[in-house]
Amino acid sequence: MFKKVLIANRGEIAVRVIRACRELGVRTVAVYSEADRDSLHVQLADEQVCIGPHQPARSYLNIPAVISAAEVTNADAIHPGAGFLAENAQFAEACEDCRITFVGPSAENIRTMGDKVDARKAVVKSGVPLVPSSSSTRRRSRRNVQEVIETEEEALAIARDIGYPVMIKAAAGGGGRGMRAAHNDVSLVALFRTTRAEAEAAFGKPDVYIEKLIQHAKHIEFQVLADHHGNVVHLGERDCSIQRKHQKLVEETPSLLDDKCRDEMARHVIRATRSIGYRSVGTIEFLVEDDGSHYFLEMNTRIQVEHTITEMVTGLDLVKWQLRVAAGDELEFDQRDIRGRGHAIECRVNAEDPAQGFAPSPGTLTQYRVPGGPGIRVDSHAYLGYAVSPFYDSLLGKLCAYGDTRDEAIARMRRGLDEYVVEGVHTTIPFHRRVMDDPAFVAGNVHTDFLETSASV
Ligand code: MV4
Repeated sequence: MFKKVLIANRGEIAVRVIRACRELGVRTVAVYSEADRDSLHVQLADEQVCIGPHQPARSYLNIPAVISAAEVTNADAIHPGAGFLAENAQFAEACEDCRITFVGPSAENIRTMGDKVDARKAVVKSGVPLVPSSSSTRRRSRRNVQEVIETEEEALAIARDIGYPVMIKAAAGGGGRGMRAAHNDVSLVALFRTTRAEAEAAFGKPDVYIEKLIQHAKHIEFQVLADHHGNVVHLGERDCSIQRKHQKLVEETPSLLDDKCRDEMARHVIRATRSIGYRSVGTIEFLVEDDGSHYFLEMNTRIQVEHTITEMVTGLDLVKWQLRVAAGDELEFDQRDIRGRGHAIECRVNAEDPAQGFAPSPGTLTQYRVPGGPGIRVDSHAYLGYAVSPFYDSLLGKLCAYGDTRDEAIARMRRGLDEYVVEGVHTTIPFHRRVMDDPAFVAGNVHTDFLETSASV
């Protein structure tokens, strides 16, 4: 195991990683920006290094500053957390070059999955179904995924072939960034141009591809874990359909998929993970229609914020296992040993005002009391008197509820939301109360269009 790990992140996820390191007997180094001097991750770590001013580009995204901090503190590994440099192949390479272990998959895996066209090509080989696209039309052979679309004429021909509505996506996008729906020839041509221009500006790469727009589906992601000894397991799936502007707000596990569909997807997931030589924790995202049809969307090559609920139903500590496999340990269990038990739900408590379109609500916490009791877990970097910064994402804490049944998990979540006291900033707690009481949510009848179609939340 590593002797010392630098955590190249802030907030809740940095705290989560420090806790795992502490339990493993690993020393920790926190890096922080000038805006984060009073942050909990700085207080909990064994050592701390200020790496720059509040602007992310000058601190948490500043590769030389992070690597230098690891070198001066003699850290043997860097955990990137989630966000910032977590899916930056160049950063993973820089770590390798400096003989510091990057706690994550190979730079090559990160790079492949970061390009959504390359990702499709990589997983289709193992039989994973893709969203119907230009590649599945008669102009291409079956297993040959459509290359990037170059011209308006090509875009039009392909969109007509697939049939409207279609989705235009930037190859370098992902997580909902750089994608747009087109419903006819006129909007397709306009959106083809703007999506390319925006992709060029945002990612430095204009490449786009076209998929069929899948409406009224669930957003399901499978958790995988693989070591350096050829062992690959999946830890079940999470339903992350309740999102707003591609920010997840509520997640749960297991999903309400039927077992046949779940088993089929799990087989695809294991094969894809194995075939790319993946060795870390990761997540494979799908859209799933009510008839069980499912389509690969993308693979996330990091530990995700919502890993917590998977931990609650599997009893495994995913961050510890992520660290252990990065250090070369072999998994001590196989697929048959993994049995999800019960049901877990996560509500993301953000410093945002749901009454004002979820506008950020920075400020100082003048009251702060977290819920507890049976089946409740709160992962948070917040404390009474903590000042929520306007410079970073607004996640204050993750309220997770476990129950033997989904109904018990919902009841505990309602209780947890009622116990949670946060004053000084607006939070998403009132929104979550409405979701937990929403008849469609309680019935498990939620899709990615939930927030657009629900009258009660
Ligand atoms: C889609 C889609 C429908 N059709 N692609 C969003 C996040 C990223 N992983 C891909 N995403 C989607 N891709 C096709 N061809 C639906 C989503 C999607 C979504 C879209 C609108 C509103 C909420 C959404 C939540 C999850 C996924």
